[in-house]
Amino acid sequence: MQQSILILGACGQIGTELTLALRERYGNENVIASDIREGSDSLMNSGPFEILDATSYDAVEEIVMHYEVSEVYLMAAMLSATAEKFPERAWNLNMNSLFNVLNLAKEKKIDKIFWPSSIAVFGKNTPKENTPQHTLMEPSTVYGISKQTGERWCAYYNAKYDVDVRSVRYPGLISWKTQPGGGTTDYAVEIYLQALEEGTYNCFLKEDTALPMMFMDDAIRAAIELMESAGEKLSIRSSYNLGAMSFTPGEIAGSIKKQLPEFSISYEPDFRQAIADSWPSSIDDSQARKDWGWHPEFDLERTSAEMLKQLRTLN
Ligand code: AKB
Repeated sequence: MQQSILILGACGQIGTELTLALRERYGNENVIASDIREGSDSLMNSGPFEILDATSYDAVEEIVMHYEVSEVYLMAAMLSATAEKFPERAWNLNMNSLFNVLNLAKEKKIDKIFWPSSIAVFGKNTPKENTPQHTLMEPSTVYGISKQTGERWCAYYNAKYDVDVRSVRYPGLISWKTQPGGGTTDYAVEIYLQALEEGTYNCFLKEDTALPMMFMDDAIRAAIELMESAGEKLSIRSSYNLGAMSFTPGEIAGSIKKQLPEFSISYEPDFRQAIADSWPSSIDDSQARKDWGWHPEFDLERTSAEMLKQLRTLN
């Protein structure tokens, strides 16, 4: 019998597209989506779905045994901006869900884990430009602390218990199928929606705040390629730096204006500015390129063209 893949947090921004991509690749019946709430029609109607709380070990174990799950993609998490408002809830969700899957792998109930980390693991004393794989990391957000701690646990479970866990440090992710929620980089999705709907956008970051970003198709391909790579090639078991493009709110606005000349932008930085200021502006992902052949396909211009084209078809 073909073993199954379980996605925890399947209804979120990454989970939705990841589920659909994995179903296309491995067969609808072999990819079990789960979340604490129901998701989009395309996700709910294309294969098995379970209401599941990723922080409950017993509940996750039951689904793993029932479907004979071999691989888990843990996408449930509270992102940076929301986590600042609910620090304990964020810590509990982000850490307990990770321990659950790491322990299932330690007990040999599953074979392989994908768990996303983030550029939030870095802090204001990290080199900002071309941030190296190995560098000073002093995250100042609850989310960043949880991701950095998670990375250390992943490396520990790999070294001590031979757990096959694989991870990338995602930059801000830009998608049109499912909206992000509660992140600092969410402006880079909102801006396209508002450009089409209102012709104007009031940005919560300053005009010149450069952050690393990635189009969702690249992010999904990265997860699948890393999971399909031969384990011996992987020299990093904490989390790989992953880059694609880097831009400021001013630059993304310029790229939208090429297609929508009337578009205007204003700036009203809020508490998320301090979070963005503590993060890198660009990432050195040479280790991921070397170990498992990572290469991004979407730059800012291609992303803008695709976002505006796809969002127009939804309206
Ligand atoms: C956030 O803004 O919190 C996330 C991230 C960079 O991990 N998109």
